[in-house]
Amino acid sequence: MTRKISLTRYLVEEQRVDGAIPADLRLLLEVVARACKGIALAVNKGPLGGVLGTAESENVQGEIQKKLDIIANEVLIEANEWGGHLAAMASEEMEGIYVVPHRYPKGEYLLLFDPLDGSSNIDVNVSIGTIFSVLVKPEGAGVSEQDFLQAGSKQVAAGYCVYGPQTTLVLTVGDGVAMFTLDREHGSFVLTQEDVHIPVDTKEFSINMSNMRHWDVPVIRYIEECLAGKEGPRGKDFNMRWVASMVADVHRILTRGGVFMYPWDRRDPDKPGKLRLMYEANPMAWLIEQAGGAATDGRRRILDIKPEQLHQRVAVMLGSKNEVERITAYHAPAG
Ligand code: AHM
Ligand code: MG
Repeated sequence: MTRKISLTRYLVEEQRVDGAIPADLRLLLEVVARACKGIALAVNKGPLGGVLGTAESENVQGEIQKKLDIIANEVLIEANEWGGHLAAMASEEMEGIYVVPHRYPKGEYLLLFDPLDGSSNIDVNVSIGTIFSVLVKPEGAGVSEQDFLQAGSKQVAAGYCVYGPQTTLVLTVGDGVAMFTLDREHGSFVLTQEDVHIPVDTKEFSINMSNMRHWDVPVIRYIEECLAGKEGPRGKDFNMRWVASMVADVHRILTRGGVFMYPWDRRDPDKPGKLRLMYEANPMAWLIEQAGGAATDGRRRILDIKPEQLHQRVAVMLGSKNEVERITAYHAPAG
């Protein structure tokens, strides 16, 4: 009988056998996973738990918060603040950083998260998720927002948990991508896929087509060529999928390939994109690269962007390598 490998065992082996992670990072990831189990429970209860609908508040991005956005944020903070592995946290739902209170011991890690991504899908029973990214605090006394402003290439762990028909935790510590499925009877995450690899070519794209008239020329060109199908310059038919939860769209791409785009558009031209760099684009970009894909903002590798603000936005093109390279080439200045 093949033995099931739990997340705990996987992480212990990453620590002990491969030397890929220190003990404190293992603890941090286990705590994040435990918090995700708590969020999954709240998500699953839906109307029975009284958790649907909007709260009477806005987040720093001016978006109306859903009750579950706030609940998920609290679950992650409460789970992580006392373990001694963190210096501070930052979240889509909080304007400033959350420094671990003085009553608890401090560690060297910084945790960033989007507690519940895909908020527009919460009330309609469509997949949503938690995205997280882990950095090391630069040396020095205390902790400040400045300490968080590190390029995505500095991440030491990143992942997401998707709450769909199954609850799946997807993780990288820089040693490939592993997927764990929540076994509800045993209450533990079980390794269900290792060495995840995205095919370099694809016939599937993921973009909010309703914004087409607002896009820039290179994105319109790319999508028009896909839509032209067999008769067009690409010589093949493309399929389209758009869940409107980045976690679910990225999960599909990690599972069977594809390309996901949330480009800059003219609706709000001063913003570089809709998605947030530090707790949405960076962790997803690292997962995608670890699985053999690519991630750019149309011009630069996402992981090379040096953040200037905690809640900075960015255009995102990620997934099957050859498609992302094509879209990025379309953005290059002619000549
Ligand atoms: P959120 O973090 O407030 O949920 O917003 C991010 C989400 C992504 O999950 C998704 O790709 C995108 O916003 C959907 O945007 P749209 O409303 O244009 O479909
Ligand atoms: Mg989000």
